[in-house]
Amino acid sequence: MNTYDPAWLPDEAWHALRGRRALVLADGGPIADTLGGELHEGSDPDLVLALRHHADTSDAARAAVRRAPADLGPEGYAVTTHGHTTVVLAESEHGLLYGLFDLLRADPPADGGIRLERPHTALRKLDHWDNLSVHPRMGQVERGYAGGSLFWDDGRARNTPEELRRLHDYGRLLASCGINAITVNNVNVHEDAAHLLTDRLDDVVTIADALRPWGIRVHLSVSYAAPVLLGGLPTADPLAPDVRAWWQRTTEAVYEAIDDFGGYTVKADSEGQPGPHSYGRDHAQGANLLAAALAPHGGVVHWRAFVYDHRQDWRDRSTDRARAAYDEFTPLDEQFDANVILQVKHGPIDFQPREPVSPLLAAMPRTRLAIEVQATQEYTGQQQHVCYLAPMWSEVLGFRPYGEDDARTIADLGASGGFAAVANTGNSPFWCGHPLAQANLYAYGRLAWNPALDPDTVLAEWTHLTHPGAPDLVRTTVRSALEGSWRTYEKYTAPLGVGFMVRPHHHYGPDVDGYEYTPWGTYHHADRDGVGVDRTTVTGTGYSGQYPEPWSDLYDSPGTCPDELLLFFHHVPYTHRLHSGRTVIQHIYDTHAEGCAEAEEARRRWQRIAHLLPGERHRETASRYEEQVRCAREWRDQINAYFHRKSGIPDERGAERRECGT
Ligand code: BDP
Repeated sequence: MNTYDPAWLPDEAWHALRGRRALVLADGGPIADTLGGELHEGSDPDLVLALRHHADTSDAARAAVRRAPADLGPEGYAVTTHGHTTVVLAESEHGLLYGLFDLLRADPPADGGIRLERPHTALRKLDHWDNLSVHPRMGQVERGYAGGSLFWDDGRARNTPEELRRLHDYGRLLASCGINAITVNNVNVHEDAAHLLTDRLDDVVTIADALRPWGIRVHLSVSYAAPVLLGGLPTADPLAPDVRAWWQRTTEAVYEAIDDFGGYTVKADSEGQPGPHSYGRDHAQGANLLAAALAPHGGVVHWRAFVYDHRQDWRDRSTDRARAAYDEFTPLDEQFDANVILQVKHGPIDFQPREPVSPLLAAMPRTRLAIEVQATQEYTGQQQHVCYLAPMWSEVLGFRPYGEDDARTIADLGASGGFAAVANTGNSPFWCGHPLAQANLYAYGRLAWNPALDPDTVLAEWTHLTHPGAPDLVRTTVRSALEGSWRTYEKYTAPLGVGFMVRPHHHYGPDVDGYEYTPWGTYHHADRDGVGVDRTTVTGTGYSGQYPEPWSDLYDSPGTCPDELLLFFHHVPYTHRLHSGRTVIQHIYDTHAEGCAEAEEARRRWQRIAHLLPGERHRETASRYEEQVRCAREWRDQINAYFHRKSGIPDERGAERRECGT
């Protein structure tokens, strides 16, 4: 028996497919073996999975070829129906694999119909911030809320039969939602992990072998100082010939061991990680060094743009952490090699529950970009709180930086090199700690495949797959638990886009001033008269000027700035009236009460399905709801008390709220 949850791929979800007589017409290899293993092959097939160049073997497949476009792309597929036979047609085994999972999600088209799918982008990566060993205070996975690592145990790759089986099941989950690349170690590369690149490469091979049958390529986070740490060189200067030769040799050896290796993920000159700045070189020179070593093998460098050294200085109003990535990287547009992908966090600061879209994503037209989102809920409740993040991601992806009249979205401009998400998984029985947090992993994969998907549709898919045959009330309760949960979380935490009112270091629970006076603060600027950061071009840090028109103008004025971002862009009096008609201070009181009440109501609804959803899934979620409600009340009370004292303005609904105990 499994000691972990099947997530959205329980056996029941496969029944219909496995009950069919399948024929797989592929070239062979690990993915073809996977397809054979998932299906029951039989004579007189009514389910045909065919590569185009094998289609001649089957009448139905030949008919599919006549109907499908000439080129489905390297991972695309077509699903067609011919009488009783369903055909999945593709150019590669990858396409067949994705087509197979498509049939789990949706019925085949009606006879004579066709469904075509191609991913929006070729690289849909998941970054594991996994360390090789458990740190006594920090645990094993940086910002991990789902137990230990799925890959690493006490410094070595997990490789017992049970562990490999779990890795296999993990690969299936990832492939089923469209993820095709994975970084297997933390972007903060500790010394033991640095060795994965050279003398510990065998461990990476183990993981690559386990995930290859699912079309997933392995990437490695590397230390920029590797030539010094591992190669014994006196420098890691990107322009030094020895350093160049070292990266070339080392990378060749990696490809000898793993011929489909994906590439390197690099956090350089950021939060203490080494980088090219130490040698007076810039990020392009740094990234191109690794790119040159990877290029002959088809590998890529994901170079992270999470770089900030804008320390706050109360005497200088232009110091602003939000400006950092744009200031650092835009002068380098055009200088990155073709296989460098600049990996940019979706907001300008750091995965807060609400941030504007990073202006860098629209400002590097000549550089390949990847958008980085955070599935792990570092600032969004740490998988103790329900917080379905797809609506937030979808807003980012659909954002039109040049205004409504220009159809280009952030998904078009900022994902020319693909997507990355920080993983929310680990070896907890529910993969993600909180059973409902699985929806975030699933939704990330689906949105990376097609950023235009509606988050509610994705949620319906996930709910349906995860609870096959469950009573309607279970499904509607699960959906409603997740649907509006991000907005609920936003309501009871930091208001109107200020962010960062969390407890320092671990980032869970409220601490209004916890980070306010640290070197990179200040984040809310609350004083007796008002709150918010002036990031305007006229009187503020100038950050709003990093956006193209019309946004730079719209953000620049409190009259046109959207309410939900008002305090990110403006310092306003507590009595400032929002577009909603409420004052800022009353908005703070109201939303905190509402958010908390919504969390309480969600908990009540969950209790009501206890008898319909027996077992751990219900119990685990129920106990996390207890914590969510406790913590939401703490947020409400601290935030409201803080702003009441700062402003001296009472809650106009205070008496009424006291009466009903909220
Ligand atoms: C921050 C996390 C930190 C990460 C960093 C990063 O708090 O643990 O190392 O991002 O993205 O959000 O590198």
